[in-house]
Amino acid sequence: MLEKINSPEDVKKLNEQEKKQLAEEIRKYILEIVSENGGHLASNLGVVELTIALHSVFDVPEDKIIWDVGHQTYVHKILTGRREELKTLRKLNGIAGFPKTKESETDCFNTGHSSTSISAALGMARARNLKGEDHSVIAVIGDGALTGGMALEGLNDVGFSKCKMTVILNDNEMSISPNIGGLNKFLSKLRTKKLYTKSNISAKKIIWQIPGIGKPTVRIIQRVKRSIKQLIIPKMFFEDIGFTYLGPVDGHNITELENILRLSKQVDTPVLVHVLTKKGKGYEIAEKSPDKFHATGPFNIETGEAKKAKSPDYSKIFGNKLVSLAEKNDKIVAITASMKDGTGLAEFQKRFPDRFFDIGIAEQHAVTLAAGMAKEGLIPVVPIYSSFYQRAYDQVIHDVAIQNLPVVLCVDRAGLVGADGETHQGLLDMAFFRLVPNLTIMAPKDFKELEDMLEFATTLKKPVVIRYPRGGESKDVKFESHNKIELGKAEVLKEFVKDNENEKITIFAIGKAVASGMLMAKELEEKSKNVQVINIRFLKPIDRNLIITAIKESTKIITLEDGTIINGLATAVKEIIAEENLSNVEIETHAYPDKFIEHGSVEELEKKYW
Ligand SMILES: Cc1ncc(C[n+]2csc(CCOP(=O)(O)OP(=O)(O)O)c2C)c(N)n1
Repeated sequence: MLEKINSPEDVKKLNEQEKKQLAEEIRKYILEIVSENGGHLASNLGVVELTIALHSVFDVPEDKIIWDVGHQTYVHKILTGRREELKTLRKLNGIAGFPKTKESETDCFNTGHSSTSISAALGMARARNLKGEDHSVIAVIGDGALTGGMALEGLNDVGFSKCKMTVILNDNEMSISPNIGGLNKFLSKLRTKKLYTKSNISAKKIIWQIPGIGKPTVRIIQRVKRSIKQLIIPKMFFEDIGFTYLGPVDGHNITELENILRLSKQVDTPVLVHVLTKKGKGYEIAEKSPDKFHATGPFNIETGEAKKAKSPDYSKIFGNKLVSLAEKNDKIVAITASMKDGTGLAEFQKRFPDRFFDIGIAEQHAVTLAAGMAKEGLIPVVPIYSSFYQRAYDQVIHDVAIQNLPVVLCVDRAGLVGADGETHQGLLDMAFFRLVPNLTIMAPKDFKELEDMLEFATTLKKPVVIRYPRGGESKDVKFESHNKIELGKAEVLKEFVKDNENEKITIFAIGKAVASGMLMAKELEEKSKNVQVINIRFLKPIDRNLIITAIKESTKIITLEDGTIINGLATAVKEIIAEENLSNVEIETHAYPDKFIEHGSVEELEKKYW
């Protein structure tokens, strides 16, 4: 069946049985590809029927479907002419793991960060109205993404707008881990309102009340109502804020889904379709551990075991050290924006459940929550991936930095992250945090230095950023020396050879790039250069005196950093050169260009851009 599907038109031609078979084949296909390439598995297995139903009822690209986060669009990509290309998923020059308007006109809006779909959809619906067009606009959003502030801001505006559009709530009770919060509790009440299924409410009577629905529609609805388990629950949150609520509907029953989607099309005002799905559906191992298979590396399909044994990474080292610090200091608390496992906090949660807060996909809230706690004497530690810290920038400035509050902002996945691509690369954090007064910014050269920096940060009594990369420390360079961390002090890792008249080169490096600096020094020495290597440690406050002395001693300097070329280490050094009139020195910079960097392996992208 799958071989015959080259466009949504081919899906529309299939009967119920054929669509069921297609769903099974898609599952197998996705499983094969993700087990080879890695990627987001469980969320995609959960939306197979929903995606088939959407493409059966709506017509892309005229109709607009916006996928929140976009990690669940593999099925959509298969059905919109990218079946074969999906084999190159997440590889350099291959198919992206998220929707990309550049890749297909059926991807109508790029996503990657959570909770944006409702706002974007409303924007498109308002544009449609102003242009006098009449296509459908649909936002597909998970119950996890619904915990994000933007989603709620969007719902608030949509409900009030009375604009015709559909929000599909893909409710699998999971974010990456089990979903949390009051909204989740509210949804769980809706999920179990099976009472209405067999209720005595007359569908006809209720449907008459939906604005914009007339007699012909009632007849259509009467035809489909038997297969729709539940139509409308009156007087509830979604209805109160201006939506017509349809559901809940079984998200793995294509016919029921198609019926409810057709019904939603008839409504001239905002509709929310509540779809119940199972994350990992059809692959038992993922159904049992949907969190583990939310995003995965290559794995063995039979056993679910990873093909490559997991070695310790920075997140794990961070989590373990935080536990040991928290044992000695009961003021330390940890906050996660729905990324407990990814940021290494699982153990902390087990050990200190009262001092651990999973607050939903809500980075802005996480940071201001931390500010409130810090104001009252706690030491909040907030690990968030670099690209998601972008969300909380104003909170860092306005709530933490201006008040100079002792919040430890841990920037995980800083630098290149690789296969997740441009929305997830963590290349901007040094640049945007460097602008903020009162912030101290550090980056460790290896695991041990991360531990030392975390300990230092929890005693600093000021806002502090520690950035560290995805994955592990360098396998090629082992650092022997770990000088004590002192505020604003760099570390000289390798000194010039005395009385050596060869050309003197100083390498300034920060974070992960320090290991590259040591390797580069070796190569330069082989070319008869006299090289010193300085581990900058603090981007802010930067060790100005040491840098000035080093520049004065050198004919050439090289800067190395795992971030954008703008406003990072290279900029800081160039500023010092200009301010101190040291422009005789030659400078070579290694950083990432001023561009959004696509998906591919970290090694490939480093080679291409660094
Ligand atoms: C702003 C932001 N923070 C965190 C993430 C990481 N993330 C990706 S998917 C996801 C969970 C999404 O849950 P849900 O919306 O319910 O979709 P599901 O995977 O369950 O289908 C999270 C936290 C993100 N993409 N964007």
